[in-house]
Amino acid sequence: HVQTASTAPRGRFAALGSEELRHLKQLLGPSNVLTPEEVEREDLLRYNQDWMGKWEGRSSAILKPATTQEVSAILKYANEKNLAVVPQGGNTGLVGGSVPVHDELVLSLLRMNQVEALDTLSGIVTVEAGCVLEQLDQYLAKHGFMVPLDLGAKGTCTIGGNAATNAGGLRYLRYGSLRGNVLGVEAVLADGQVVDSLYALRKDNTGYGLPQLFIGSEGTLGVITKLTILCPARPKAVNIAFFACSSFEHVQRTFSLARQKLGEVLSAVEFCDRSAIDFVLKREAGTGVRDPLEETYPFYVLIETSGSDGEHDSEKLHRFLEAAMSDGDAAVQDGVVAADETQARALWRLREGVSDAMTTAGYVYKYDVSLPLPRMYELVEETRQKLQEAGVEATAKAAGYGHLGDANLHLNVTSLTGRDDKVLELLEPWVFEWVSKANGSISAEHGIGQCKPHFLHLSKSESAVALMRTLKATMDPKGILNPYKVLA
Ligand code: FAD
Ligand code: 2HG
Ligand code: ZN
Repeated sequence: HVQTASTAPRGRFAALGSEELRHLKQLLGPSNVLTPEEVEREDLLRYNQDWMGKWEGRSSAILKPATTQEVSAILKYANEKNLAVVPQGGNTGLVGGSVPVHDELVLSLLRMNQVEALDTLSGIVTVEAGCVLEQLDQYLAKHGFMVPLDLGAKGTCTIGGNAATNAGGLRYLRYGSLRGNVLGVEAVLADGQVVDSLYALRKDNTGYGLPQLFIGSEGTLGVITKLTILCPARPKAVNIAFFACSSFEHVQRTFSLARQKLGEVLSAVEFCDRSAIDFVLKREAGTGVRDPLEETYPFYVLIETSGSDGEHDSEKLHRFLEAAMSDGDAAVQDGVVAADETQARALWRLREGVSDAMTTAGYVYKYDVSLPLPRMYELVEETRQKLQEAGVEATAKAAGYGHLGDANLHLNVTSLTGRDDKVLELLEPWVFEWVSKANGSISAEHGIGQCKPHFLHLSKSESAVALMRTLKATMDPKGILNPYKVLA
């Protein structure tokens, strides 16, 4: 399954020698530098290979700093010695951005995982970049707050990685992007300089918005070491409902109705097609996750409401249900409302489990695109048609799912027989060009990484890419930070 997709030749970086290794061990303490001499191949592979097993580098040193000062000392030294570095959080990224392409040093933030402060009046939390998202959320829950972000990889991904990818996730519809919710960032530049932009103010118009430079830059402009995040109050009442629809047109009507009838309590609107659900049911067989409806339907919509008054919210939800199921050509064909937390978790699993289910069923080609809502499912249909015309539909299975409320489609194509370059040739550049022509974005939330630099021009103008290059050259003149990623 292993594929090194990036064909970029190794840059003119130095190779790690015994003198450099000795110096790094001195900086961090020998046990915080993992090398093939001391650890098993599998332990190094965890850092060298991405979550899907698609991209694999061959770094021979994993650096595990515990403080900003240590990150700074590593980068200062790496810059002087011309050694390339890949910042890494939970290594759950889906575009190969978190693993080396060649032999770059891996700088893992996982030891920097402390929550430093929480202002319980404003809900502003100060946290180290390596804190795992779910752990941060559990900490906040004790104080009545939540992270304004949730995603399927929450048990492994880090808040620094989330910010570095500007991750979107399941509640973007309600809480908006990390670009809005991250108030401040402390970051270390390629030459080791620490930039303190760790603001904890909701409003601040004093010049350039520096934290934004690091949010979504995928580790190419600096290493995020700390963040301040504005966290909303944790809702007391949460309702989950799972609906079946007979066409994508009905899916859109369900969303529109949900907006009208549920208004301010709406916190997620997700969708899956039947093919995606079939993958989950197969993968989760025996775990208690099962088809909640008697019949099968082509589309499913998951709706979550969150508010402060349970009775008020379920009343609204039932009024929405009545409207959605009543008229002659009802938006919704059938549905179920979770009666308790266990049922709610099982319904969420049907949606959250798609990514993993389609990855483990074979070799997966993943596309994460923004499109005008009415055209969102057309791409899945045309993809199926293409696979059929090429005669590979029996082994290459396409499914569409994603964040309906944000018009963010995840198109996954799983080749059940393993990696298949014929399938890849059918899909690329065709998918990206289709999206570009439809005025969409080739990456709604996962980023560019090593997977899409060659297609960046389909979503960014020439002048925008030129300014990106200028920023990169200014902030990292030797190009040691996450080379081969984002910019081709
Ligand atoms: P990594 O994978 O380690 O790194 C990702 C990128 O950020 C790399 O380029 C890396 O160099 C850089 N980076 C990491 N930490 C830092 C740092 N401290 N400073 C600078 N650069 C850094 N994404 C979504 O947007 N929405 C989803 O709903 C979603 N669901 C997912 C579900 C599953 C099952 C999986 C496996 C992934 C999902 N993702 C989703 C992908 C998503 O990008 C990541 O899960 C997450 O944001 C990455 O965090 P991480 O700590 O694992 O970062
Ligand atoms: C999701 O929304 C994630 O489930 C993952 O963004 C999507 O794996 C994918 O393609
Ligand atoms: Zn997603």
